[in-house]
Amino acid sequence: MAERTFVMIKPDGVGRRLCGEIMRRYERKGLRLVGLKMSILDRGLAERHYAEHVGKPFFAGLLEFITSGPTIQMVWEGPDAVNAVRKINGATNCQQADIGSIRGDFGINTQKNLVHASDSVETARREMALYFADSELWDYTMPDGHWLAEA
Ligand code: FUP
Repeated sequence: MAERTFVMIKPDGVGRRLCGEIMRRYERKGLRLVGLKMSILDRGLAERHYAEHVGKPFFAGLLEFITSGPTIQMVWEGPDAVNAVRKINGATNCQQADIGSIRGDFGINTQKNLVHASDSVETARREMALYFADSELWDYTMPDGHWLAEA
């Protein structure tokens, strides 16, 4: 199976009507959408998602923000999907993110940085399991799949 990564459009991305723009960038790269849902995160789930940041000075604000409105959860699949999506998203601080990346093109600060994506294959596994049952992830053939496969 090709590599999978977990991606979330944060409340600012949904609120600023950027969902289509964001998803278009993963699609045009050649990644395949295998799971999609929308939800407002409850505090418990947000705390589990960001467990590695517990105790940091920005944690309370991060939790407040990420639970403040609807978010989109997705799983994208393709060769080196974790790194591909991180590059498309850009650096965590939008001011430092390259122009051409989602955060570089649309973001202005660190907290409201529009998107989250897994930082490793291991993290992707953990995050996919937080949001999706196996039965909610879909396997299907893309007509242009032979152009996008590794070999
Ligand atoms: P990323 O992997 O790009 O999502 O970034 P991190 O895991 O380092 O941080 C998770 C989230 O915490 C970021 F998306 C935004 C928030 N954050 C802050 O608000 N302030 C900081 O100084 C660092 C991160």
